[in-house]
Amino acid sequence: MKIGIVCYPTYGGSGVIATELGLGLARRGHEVHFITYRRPVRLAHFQANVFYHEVDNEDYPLFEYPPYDTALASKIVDVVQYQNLDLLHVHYAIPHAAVAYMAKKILLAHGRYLPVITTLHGTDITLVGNNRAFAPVVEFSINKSDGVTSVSESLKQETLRQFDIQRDIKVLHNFIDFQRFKKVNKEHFKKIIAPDGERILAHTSNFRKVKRVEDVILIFNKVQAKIPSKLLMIGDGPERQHAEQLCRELDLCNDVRFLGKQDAIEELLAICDLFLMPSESESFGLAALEAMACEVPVVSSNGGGLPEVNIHGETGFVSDPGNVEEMAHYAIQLLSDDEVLARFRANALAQAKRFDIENILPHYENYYEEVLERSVVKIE
Ligand code: GMT
Repeated sequence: MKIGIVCYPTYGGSGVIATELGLGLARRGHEVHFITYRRPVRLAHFQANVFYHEVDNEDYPLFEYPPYDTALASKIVDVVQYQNLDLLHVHYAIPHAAVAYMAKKILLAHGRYLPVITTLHGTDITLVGNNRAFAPVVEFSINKSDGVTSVSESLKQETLRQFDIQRDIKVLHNFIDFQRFKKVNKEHFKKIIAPDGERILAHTSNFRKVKRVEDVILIFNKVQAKIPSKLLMIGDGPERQHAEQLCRELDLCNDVRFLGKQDAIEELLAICDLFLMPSESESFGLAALEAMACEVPVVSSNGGGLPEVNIHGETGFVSDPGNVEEMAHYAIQLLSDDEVLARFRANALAQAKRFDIENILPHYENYYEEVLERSVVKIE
């Protein structure tokens, strides 16, 4: 198949999943064309069957906001026509699903039907999508997609609750590439971070409010009071400064390291004992899955689809968002017993294997086939 993929190229989970999906499909012989405004972060090396088309968004003094949607629609039309794509898969509904609809209409005027699949990733529904500024367009463009997928059952139910959706939504979970995410020996790193054998906790995110980064610090503060430990804060975003300030106030600066954005996350996860994800809501929690693939158990909130990934009492523990006391209690319970920790590590890996990219990719291929088969040309 010749597949177009539209996504955000940044460190966010939707861009990561879109890129890994495209690379995986290319390995299986499909021709994959990424269409976005910058090279996606995980598209770092040359790979056969992979093409990248950059959207040129011309600036002009009249525009206070350069019209990215228009530029993207034009680029999609161009790539579909000249690369002869079979279908377009857009990741994150805003603005991609609406832009795809526009491209589809333009192509229809040229006598070509472009099947469009939209994958809902989370905040495009839960935070931004339901905002009145976007909601009518989000609902309309989801309904106009030829196929719709959601990264968890929880997100599917939330979408159906918030919008009037007349399409079937197929749940295709986030996945993980075990070629990359696996426990490797990085003892030399460990000695630098935890020279006296302290436990190592980690948090990865884009430090947005929904991640409750402050709770990560508050949980760590309680853990640290009982168990010698260190915390790695990986990523960057609007709440980072706030979190750093809290560390100063709690006198934790010697034990918390803010590492900023990192590419080789797996090398850091390799030295960790516990991953913290206290998010207000998380459609799936790809970062937690990455940790589990590296044999790191997770203490998280139960917001959104997290309980579909992190199994309470098995791969880690879940608590209500904001229940710092309970999350700290679970973390201490896990970290104070080597045998318990080893058992949870093994369970985390076993659960992560359920989301192996090699198992999930065929589901995407089947879904593409299904959508292509039922795409009938109709002029609306
Ligand atoms: O988590 C983020 O803030 C990034 C966001 C995105 O859209 O890039 O991630 C969402 O999509 C990921 C991949 O499907 C999911 O694993 C994340 O749980 C989801 N984030 C939220 O729902 C907050």
